Amino acid sequence: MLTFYHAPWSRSSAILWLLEELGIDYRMELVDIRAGAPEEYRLIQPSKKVPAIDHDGTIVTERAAIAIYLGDAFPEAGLAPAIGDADRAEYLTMLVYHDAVFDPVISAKVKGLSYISNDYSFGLFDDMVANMERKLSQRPFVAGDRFTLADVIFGAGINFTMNILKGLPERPVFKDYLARVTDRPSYKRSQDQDAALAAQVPAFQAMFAQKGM
Ligand SMILES: N[C@@H](CCC(=O)N[C@@H](CS)C(=O)NCC(=O)O)C(=O)O
Repeated sequence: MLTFYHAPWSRSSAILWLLEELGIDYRMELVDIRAGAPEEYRLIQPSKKVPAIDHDGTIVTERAAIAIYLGDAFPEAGLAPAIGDADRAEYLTMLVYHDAVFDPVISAKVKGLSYISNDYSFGLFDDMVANMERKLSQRPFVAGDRFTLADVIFGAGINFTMNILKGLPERPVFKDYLARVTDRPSYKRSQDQDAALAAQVPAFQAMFAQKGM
């Protein structure tokens, strides 16, 4: 049994897409992070954040770890280069790079944090943008020539930070990449599911009501 701890329209939405992409059975446990997750949820996720999964009693937290774990646990989906595969190193690198560099440098930029590269493990925004632009100009997918779970994580990440947060610049290479990776039934399914779930969240209901939606 796989339990997925999720909050719609959040970082865990990438894992919703990933589960749909893998095509595996799971049970969803909604965590209302906008109202504040209950204290006992800390036993699952120490910072009371989503996502988290419980797979037959094994708890995994952090998007990169969840992606690596599930890709390896369900190899039949063919979305995770296995140990020995030439793409494995880049696959792991990019999954971790997303959470350790891409995500925090954009948050730092959006929040106006001024710093020198050596003071923070995630380095500089401009270096990240240059790296992503270079990589995605050289290959169609983040880890090579084929779509992997790293593209689910980057697809969700680029979509949110470029189109919603407006923290990542709208470069043609990012737009082309996004068009490539989101043109998948699993992405559309997860988007529809998330919108339906968001409509049940009191914080979003209040926001919609305020906007007259
Ligand atoms: N490092 C975590 C970050 C997850 C994260 O930031 N989740 C946010 C949702 S966007 C959250 O649950 N926030 C609730 C809170 O901090 O109380 C991961 O990559 O899984």
